Amino acid sequence: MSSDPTQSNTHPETCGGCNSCDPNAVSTQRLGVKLDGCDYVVALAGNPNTGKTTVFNTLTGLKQHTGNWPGKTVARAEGAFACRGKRYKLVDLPGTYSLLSASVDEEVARDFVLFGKPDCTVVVTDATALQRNLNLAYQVMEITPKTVVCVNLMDEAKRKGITVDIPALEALLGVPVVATAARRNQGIDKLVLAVAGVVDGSLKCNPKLPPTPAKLQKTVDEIVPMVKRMVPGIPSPRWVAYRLIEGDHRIRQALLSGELASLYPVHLPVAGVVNQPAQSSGQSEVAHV
Ligand SMILES: Nc1nc2c(ncn2[C@@H]2O[C@H](COP(=O)(O)OP(=O)(O)OP(=O)(O)O)[C@@H](O)[C@H]2O)c(=O)[nH]1
Ligand SMILES: [Mg+2]
Repeated sequence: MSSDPTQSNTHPETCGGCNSCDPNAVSTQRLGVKLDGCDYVVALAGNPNTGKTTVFNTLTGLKQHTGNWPGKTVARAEGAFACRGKRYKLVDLPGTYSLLSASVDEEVARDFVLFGKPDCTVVVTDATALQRNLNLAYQVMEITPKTVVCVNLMDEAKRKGITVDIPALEALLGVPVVATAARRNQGIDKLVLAVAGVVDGSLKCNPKLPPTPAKLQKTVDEIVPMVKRMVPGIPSPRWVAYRLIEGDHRIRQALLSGELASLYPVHLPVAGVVNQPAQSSGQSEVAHV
């Protein structure tokens, strides 16, 4: 995504994609989110009442922009923070238990994670009800590997005598997991560093997803290669296959119209580009912007 503020601010809203366009910027703007000079977009997903807005407020401070999602009466909040010289646009998604588009909130959250193609999606979970909360985390990880799981309300869990083994959970899920108590501003710096690591590639995500249900295996095996042919760069062909089996009209249209393919253009590798490992000063590296 462009780090030149003038580039992203002057980008035409109606642009459908061209050689000079960053597909991430285009898809995010189509969903009503302006980059405003930010380098990356981060989505905050989670079940209702898990502390998403508390995390959002802690990270973005008072500079927030609120409005509605285009064509919907669902409220949207955006803000920004900076870390290690990069600016991150943070988008607070509606609280949902799933991403199956069964409600407008679910549709908004699902569309943003899929079509908005955020550079990282943080799933805020409730440490006192992890089992239920991980259902949504798995659904997000099925769509995008660039996921960080935030186990919030750790203070509340402690009060109730619940312990959460963060390294074990991380090993189980295959994506970074960070413990926070957002209301006390605990763990937020670590959360930001995890997001920065996922965005710059220094933290690898290898989501460990549940196996395909046996009764769907044959059909999924037939559909996945077709999806991969139509959208070679897609990280989530199995998720698309699930949606097609369910008869999800929106996803079918996005596949047939080339909308999905435009989100995942195939890039040729560029020689000589090496990710520098992240250095930590030990001090807070997060700033509101
Ligand atoms: N004890 C404790 N309370 C928290 C923490 N984080 C958030 N809360 C409280 O939990 C309640 C819900 O927090 P919100 O940030 O509004 O949760 P949300 O996920 O945005 O909720 P919805 O947008 O309605 O889905 C508020 O009363 C917060 O103060 C935390 O880490 N510890
Ligand atoms: Mg909220």
